[in-house]
Amino acid sequence: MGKIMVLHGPNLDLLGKREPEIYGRTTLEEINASLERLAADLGVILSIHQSNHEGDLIDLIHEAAQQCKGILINPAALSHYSIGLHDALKAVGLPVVEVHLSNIFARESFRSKSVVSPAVNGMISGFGKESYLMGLRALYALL
Ligand code: CA2
Repeated sequence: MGKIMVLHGPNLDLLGKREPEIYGRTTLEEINASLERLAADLGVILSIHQSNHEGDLIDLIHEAAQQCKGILINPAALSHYSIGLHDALKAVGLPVVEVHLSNIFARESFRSKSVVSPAVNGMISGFGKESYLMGLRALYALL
């Protein structure tokens, strides 16, 4: 059915290993394993990446344009300031679903705006690991 790129932004590699009181004990590896199980049920292939570097994520978005049907992305802190990510997502023209583990509207005011959101089809925020699974289902429905 085609490939979906999953992108995890800065510091998400620390998930489950630091600050469990904020982000819980689930690791990124566990989230990826759950995504892989759902992808197998849906009959899609995932290309999963995590990077702490804005430029690497932009390069991966460009690659997705060649190889993938859609993008599932948690831009992490870059959500709040990266016009570069916004522009890259808009430029490739693929369906994109943005996800956040936490409810970005219920935290510090600087998190309540995502500059990436205007470049995506939809955004899911606040359901922990489930945000990713709902996001993958939503993206699948768009394809
Ligand atoms: O809720 C989300 O998914 C966020 O995208 C997570 C980002 C945060 O900057 C956004 O405002 C909301 C942070 C990801 C970093 O995760 C950590 C995990 C463990 C320890 C430290 C950071």
